[in-house]
Formats: sequence, C-alpha cells, structure tokens
Amino acid sequence: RFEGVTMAPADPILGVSEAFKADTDPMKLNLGVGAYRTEELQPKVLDVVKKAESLMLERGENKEYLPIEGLAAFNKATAELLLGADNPILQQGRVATIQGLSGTGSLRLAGAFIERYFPGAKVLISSPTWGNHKNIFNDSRVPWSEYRYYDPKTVGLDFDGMIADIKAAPEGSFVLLHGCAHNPTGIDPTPEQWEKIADVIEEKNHIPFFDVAYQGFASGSLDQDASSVRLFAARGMEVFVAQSYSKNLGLYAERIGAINVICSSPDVATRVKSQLKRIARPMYSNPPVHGARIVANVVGDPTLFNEWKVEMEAMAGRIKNVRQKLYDSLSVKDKTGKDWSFILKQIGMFSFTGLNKEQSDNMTDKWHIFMTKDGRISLAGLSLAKCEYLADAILDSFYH
Ligand code: PLP
Ligand code: TYF
Repeated sequence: RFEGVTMAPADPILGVSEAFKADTDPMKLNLGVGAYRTEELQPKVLDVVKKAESLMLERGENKEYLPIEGLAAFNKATAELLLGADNPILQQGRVATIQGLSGTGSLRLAGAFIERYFPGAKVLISSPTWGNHKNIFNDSRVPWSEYRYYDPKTVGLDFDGMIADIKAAPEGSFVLLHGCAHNPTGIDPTPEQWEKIADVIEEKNHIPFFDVAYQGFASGSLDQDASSVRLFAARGMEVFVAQSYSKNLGLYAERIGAINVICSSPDVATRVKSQLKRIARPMYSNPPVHGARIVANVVGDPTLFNEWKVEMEAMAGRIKNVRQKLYDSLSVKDKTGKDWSFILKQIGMFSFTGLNKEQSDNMTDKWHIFMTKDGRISLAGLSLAKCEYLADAILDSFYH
C-alpha cells in the first residue's frame, strides 16, 4: 500500500552534509550548512552551556512535562533579550511568547496561526531567502510571494525593488524580514532603510514578521542585532518574531527558540497566546525542557550572561577574521582587478559569492568544497588555514 510513495528530493542544504561525508579527499571542506566550527573545524559547545548544564545536574531538576507554552523562565528571558529588559512593551504585557522547537518550529507555529486567523493573507519573503521558509509556508498552506532583495549587479540590496514590491502587495500581508545577518546573502538594510521599510509596511497595513536566527552572532552584540525589531516595536506596530538559539548559544540539536507576537493590548496578547497554545497542543503537546533551562540559566545569572557575551563575540570575531583573510587572499591572487570588497560588506555566518550553479559544481567536483548551489558559503565552516585554498578554488571556478 506504500507502493505509490515517490522518493523525496534531498534537502538542498542538509543534502550537502550528506555528500560531504561521502567524500574521502583530505582537502575536503564543508561550507554548506550554517553551523559554527572552531579554527580546527570542530563543532563547539560553549563553556557557559557546560556550566549551565552542570548547575542543572547539581540541582537535580526533574523531567516533568512543561506546560504547552514552555518554560516560564525561558519565555521571560527570551522576550527580554529580544526587546530589552526595560522595554515598556513588556511591562505593559503586550507580548505573547511561547517556546517553540527552535527557529523552524516557531516559524511553523506562526504559519499555522496565519493560516487559521488570516485566511488568504500572503507572506512576502525576500528573493532569495533561507530555503526552508518556502517549505514552511507551503506546508502551513499559507500563500507566499517574493519581494526583490538581492541585486546581482551590485552584490548588494535592491532597496528600491524591495520597497516597490512591499508597496504593491495586497494590504494586510505579512512581510517576512531577517532581523539581522540575512541568510543567504549576508546583506542587511541600513538603519535608515529599516525606517523606510517600516514606513511602507505601516502605510499598507502589513504585519512585519521577523525571523531572528542570529541575535548576537552577527555583530557580537545582542542589542545591536535586535535593533531592527526594536525599531518596529517602538513605533507601536504589531509584530511577529521567531527566535532561535541554535547559532548564538550553539544549541542546534536542542531545538530551542520562541515565537513572540507583539500585540496592541495585553488583552489581545492573552488571547493570541491562548490560540498559539491551541495550535501547539495537537502538534507536539509541549516543548523539550533541556535547552530552555540552559537559556534561562545563562540569561538569569549575571556571571554566565557576561561569559556568554564574551564567547559570542569570540565566535563572531573568528568569522570576521576568516572573512578578512578570504578577501585578502582573493584580492592578491586575482589578477583581473575584480573588486571583492562585497565580501567584507556582508555580515554574519555566510558569504554570497556570486558563483552560479555550474561554478558551485566545479567547487565541489574539482576542489572538494561543499556548498549550496546558490553560491553561498558558510564562513563558520572555514579556518584561516584554508582561506588560500578556498580562494584558489573560487578563482578557478569563476574564470575556468
Ligand atoms: N531562519 C534562518 C534565516 C536561519 O538561517 C535558520 C537556521 O539556519 C533558522 C531560521 C532556523 O534554525 P533552527 O531551526 O535551528 O533554529
Ligand atoms: O544552513 C542553513 O541555512 C540552515 C541550517 O533543522 C539548518 O538550513 C539545519 C538544520 C535545521 C535548521 C537549520
């Protein structure tokens, strides 16, 4: 009876890791998935995470179910990190926060909520965007369309195109925005551009919907990386925000994140929260506790909180160093005079190289460098020692 089931295609990002594992070449390099590696290219568990976990063991915490909305101390901490602990919106009780299964699961809850309460409303996503956004809204049965974002000519933001497309969308659409460190391009709007984006969204009665997967990981500062969201919130707008602790605390496999809905009144927030819980209950009943306790312990303890900031800055700093070294290597080796400075202007974990599919194939087939076919490379998977090799591969692939 399962005869009719067809083979699903491999995920374009996670499929890269599978292919990497199968390659036996000693020079192979995995720049596909966005996961932080040390200079030795090993996965990293943050010291603050280890300390929080030993605290949890000492306290002998139990494994009882959490409530549907998750761990209260986590939900409080996560909304405070996002908006700033002294934000009046929090004192006013205008935010509905529930713990989600990391960024992905939180986006999926939002998708289900939009499908139920805004039937027919469209989600606008950037072109390009993180590949899973389309899957999430397809499975939520929420219609989506793209707005212009990346301009291949300038390897920068197509700001006019973005504004025009947001303006042209039907009133009351949801506009999905990357809070910081846009994936895959690494190109973010400037503060002035964010203000203009907020202007058109307000004008058109759209609802801003932020995906915050890299808070603190892009610039090294939690506050700076949340400034886009805070700018919208400070205007009194209603805002959706999905959060993830995969990257900034290195909790990838713990699946810890949240969905926050900033509402017009505490009353609305209470009702929205009740409906988010109603959506979560038949999906997974209640979320896992381990990652939530780690976050709550780290944020709730001033010493651990400061140590986290130092470790996060170090991760962001290592990525900036390889970014610089890659730029230097390309600039020295490339005799055509091509301007590679776009690499330095991009921020976050990724660089969007401008390599097309065929050139990306050459990177993998000839150089054993694994990356997604859109030309994105994860700098978090690169070491200083491998920058020269990567530069040789990029130049060969561009000009061969
Ligand atoms: N959103 C964006 C833009 C991402 O880049 C990622 C991870 O790479 C996520 C969401 C979600 O990741 P997770 O589900 O691990 O939190
Ligand atoms: O590299 C990226 O853009 C992400 C990484 O459950 C990722 O796709 C991998 C697994 C997952 C969520 C995000």
